[in-house]
Amino acid sequence: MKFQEIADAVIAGKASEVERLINEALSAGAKPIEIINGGLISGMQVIADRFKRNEIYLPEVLVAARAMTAGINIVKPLVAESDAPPAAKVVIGTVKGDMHDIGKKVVAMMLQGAGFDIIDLGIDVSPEKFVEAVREHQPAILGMSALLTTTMPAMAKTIDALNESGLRNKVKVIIGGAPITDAYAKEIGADGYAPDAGSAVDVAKQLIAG
Ligand code: B1M
Repeated sequence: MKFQEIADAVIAGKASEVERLINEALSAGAKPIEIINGGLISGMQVIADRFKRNEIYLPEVLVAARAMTAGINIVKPLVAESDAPPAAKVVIGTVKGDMHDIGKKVVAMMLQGAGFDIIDLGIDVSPEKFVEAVREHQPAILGMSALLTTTMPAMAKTIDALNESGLRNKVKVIIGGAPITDAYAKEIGADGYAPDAGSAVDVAKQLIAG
């Protein structure tokens, strides 16, 4: 299979190459989830590590992120093709001030693949907007993602806003993102924390099972 080639194309930021390789892999019988984990995420992980070591700069990260998004756009509808009826609604978004959406999109995609009905509010979502969406859609779960230490407090503010609006006990809150920990989730009163997209599905299922 072409997983390593897909990862390499993400690393090189070649969006059309990513698209071509994914289409070939799908024709050869690869599962969308294998493409996501073995190709797209592992390529982005290399970029994240190089960025951390100051070996590359933001423009390269951005180009790789665009290539990854091009790939996600192909596999997303395929992961969503689940015969199971929607298990429950999930409202999800990246918190206020934070523009990182790759990990959140992967989490949303995996939840959708597991049969959840997803309402993705996008990035830079204010506490008020989260509360408004919970009131409107009445989801079983609210998912918040943050990738910056400076935007983590927006999660606590959103939980405060849910409390103030009287909606806190109507929805389970799951949080995640690179700087988030289980201890932080407990500290701010979230119901669950997941370190990655696969665990997010497990945590969501556990929470709705009560
Ligand atoms: Co940014 N960035 N970035 N960035 N960026 C980080 C997060 C950083 C750690 C890089 C670094 O310095 N080493 C650093 C944060 C430092 C900190 O806060 N301590 C950082 C910074 C500083 C910044 C800027 C401030 C840079 C600048 O402008 N000077 C700026 C901020 C913009 C803003 O948000 N206001 C910025 C911008 C960007 C880009 C636009 C260039 C781009 C984002 C593109 C996009 O998302 N469309 C970007 C990227 C790509 C990264 C890194 C390199 C990779 C993030 C990523 O996509 N990872 C990142 C370094 C890193 O994380 N090591 C970095 C792949 C993705 C699949 O993983 O997002 O972790 P991740 O998601 C995982 C889990 O965390 C988890 O599951 C996902 C899948 O397994 N998860 C959840 C995520 N959300 C969840 C929710 C859940 C459960 C699990 O429940 C609801």
